[in-house]
Amino acid sequence: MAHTTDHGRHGGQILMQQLRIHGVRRVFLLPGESYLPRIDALNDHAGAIQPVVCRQESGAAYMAEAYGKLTGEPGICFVTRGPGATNASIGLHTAFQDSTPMILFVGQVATGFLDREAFQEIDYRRMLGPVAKWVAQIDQTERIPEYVSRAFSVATSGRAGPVVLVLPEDTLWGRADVPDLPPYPRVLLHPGWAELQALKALLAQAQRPLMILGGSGWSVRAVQDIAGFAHRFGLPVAVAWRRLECFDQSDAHFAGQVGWAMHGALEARVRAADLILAVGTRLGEATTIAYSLIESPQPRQRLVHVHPDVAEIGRVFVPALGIAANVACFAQAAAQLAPDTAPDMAAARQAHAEYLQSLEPLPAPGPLSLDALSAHVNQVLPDDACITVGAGNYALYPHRYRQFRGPGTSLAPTLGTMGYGLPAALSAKLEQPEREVICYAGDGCFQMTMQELGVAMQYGLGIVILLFNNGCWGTIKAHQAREFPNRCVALDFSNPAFCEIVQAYGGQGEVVDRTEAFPAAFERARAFARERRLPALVEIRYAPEGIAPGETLSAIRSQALAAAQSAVAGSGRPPPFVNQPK
Ligand SMILES: Cc1ncc(C[n+]2csc(CCOP(=O)(O)OP(=O)(O)O)c2C)c(N)n1
Repeated sequence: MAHTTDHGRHGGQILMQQLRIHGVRRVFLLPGESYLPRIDALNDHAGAIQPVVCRQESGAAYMAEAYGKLTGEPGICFVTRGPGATNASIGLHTAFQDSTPMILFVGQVATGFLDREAFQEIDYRRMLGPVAKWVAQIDQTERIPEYVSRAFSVATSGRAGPVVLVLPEDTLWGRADVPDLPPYPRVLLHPGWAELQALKALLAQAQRPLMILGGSGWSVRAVQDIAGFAHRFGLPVAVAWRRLECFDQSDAHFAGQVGWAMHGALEARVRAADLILAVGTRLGEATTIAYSLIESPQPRQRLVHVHPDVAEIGRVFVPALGIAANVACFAQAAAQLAPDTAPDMAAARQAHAEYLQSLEPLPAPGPLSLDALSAHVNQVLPDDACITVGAGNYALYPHRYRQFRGPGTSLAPTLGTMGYGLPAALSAKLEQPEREVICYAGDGCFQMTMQELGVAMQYGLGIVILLFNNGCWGTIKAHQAREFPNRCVALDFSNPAFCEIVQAYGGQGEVVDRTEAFPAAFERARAFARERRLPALVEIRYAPEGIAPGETLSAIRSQALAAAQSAVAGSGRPPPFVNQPK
């Protein structure tokens, strides 16, 4: 590859120095020949920037995303062009829907070859544009500092999200005498005095208010501030779907998680609320249960929508009041507000009592109760433990039975993407080695990224994996049973010897198939992970009949058949898709 000049630093060196200036401490990568100068420049920052060598780009991107969630700083991911970028796109989409700061650096063919469909060439602006806040290609070596600085600003400003920077080979190999730029400025959006007074007036009028917290950017301080505000105004506090870390769930005002699989009393409370104060959350499809709890475009409840992206306010819901602010800035300002009359605390107390009741394990079929073992995990883990999940019904168990205690205690993709839990757990353990990290994974979910066990082995990461083995894509089995009863197909799979796989990576594994055996196995796994700093797996074997907390497959199927039969009786026509039992 031709070098554009023969003096100054090469593109990789300029880039890496700039990353260091912006505070980067870790890069998640999978190397490729398309970006050798960038990899080479890691040598100049040994000890300051840690390269984490992943086994597949989806794992690298998930780890970077989890880093962004945990730190509030952009997670950095390096991948090669074409195949590397397509593999990494799932982590980018996660960062986009989850509003997580992240920067993906991708290789590109030399600018002189562009548009010939050269080797592994992709137009990233078209391919990744819909799942990134900004996709840009750096065509001149001397402009690397400018683009990198802007990437950090875009990723962290307003609604945080992912940025893609594309580096053609000649930009990376080229040399330039260009000064570094200073650390990027962090711009925060504070709520105005008038909006806060309007909020106070609306709260004073409300009979049944409810606050729902979500989105990204919650710090420990912000959670304390918002709790103080809720206490003073007598507000019950809920969290949006999978935003479990936005509040301390042991707080006396905590009401539960809003959205799919929420507890019934909270659902009734949301429906009956006359004012919803939504802070940070977009109130997405999952949180609003397909826009039914809170209707789009005009909610039945009065809505006060606080969001860091002004364009999000009024996009899906017409609010009574919109406040553009970062969640931490809003929380800080709200903590200064005081009501004019003493609030009634009864609703918040009742909401919390109802939430505590939902922690009681539900009855489950078979010798192993996923409900009971998840309630046990909640009791024995320290407050600051971090629980990670990907997607699948198994995730309902920690999310129902764990009392999350604030930022850093939950990593759960609101994108609902499988394979996230293991890489996220590894990223959390790298960032905070002393924090206990538990990865809940379905057997399907785990097999999407289990090769990242190599990262656990290589970097000495003692995480515990609770593997829910039911031999099938259980979530989809439940959906099929509901929509196409007795026509279940393409749902089951054969599993490998998971314990042996973990052992091959230096870890420990054991199988549990009875509730009583779980506590001791869990303690052995925790001790191994802590002492040996290697992964420990507890494989929980159970029949898919117990498909979700309080639900069985056979009950779902018979309800569906009964509903179908009454439809037949009502219309005289056979319902679609319901066949004779096989
Ligand atoms: C990457 C990705 N592929 C497919 C899906 C669709 N999906 C959601 S849950 C699920 C099954 C998960 O199976 P498993 O991990 O075994 O957990 P279970 O549902 O059995 O508890 C599937 C296929 C998804 N959400 N993400």
